[in-house]
Amino acid sequence: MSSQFRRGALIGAGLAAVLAAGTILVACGGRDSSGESDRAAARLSVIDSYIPAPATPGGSAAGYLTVRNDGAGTDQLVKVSSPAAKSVTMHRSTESSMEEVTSLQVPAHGALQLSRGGTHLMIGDWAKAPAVGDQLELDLTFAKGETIAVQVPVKPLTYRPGS
Ligand SMILES: [Cu+2]
Repeated sequence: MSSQFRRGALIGAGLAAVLAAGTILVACGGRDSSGESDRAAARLSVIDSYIPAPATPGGSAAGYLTVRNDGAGTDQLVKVSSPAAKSVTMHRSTESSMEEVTSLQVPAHGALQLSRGGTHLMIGDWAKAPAVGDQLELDLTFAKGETIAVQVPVKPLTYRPGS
């Protein structure tokens, strides 16, 4: 009698464990619905970064760089900050002006390019007016949690990469 009761209790406990495991699987499955590239890791690196010296000393400057992604997962640049400047924002150029954006897509096996006439950073409120030859730190934060610190050279206003 008592051993039969115990077996019944064990079966009951086993069934409860299976049900709990099933619940967990369903919950995970629900989160995964947005696709392979969202689950896979991004492999990010920053190249070709530069800041043209502000046209007026101490004024706002643009910032340009390329975020390479050698991974199978997409990511998003969600924040840029700098110990050298209180204001760093991400901008997209439109036909006649520009607008601030809160995130920029970094495609899998691709690159996010910030370049003249396109998407760029706007940097201002400097701790010290930047001059050609300075190196300024930019800290790039990505949606999947990575932060990359880049030392960015200040170049003459008319500088073009590769020139
Ligand atoms: Cu701008």
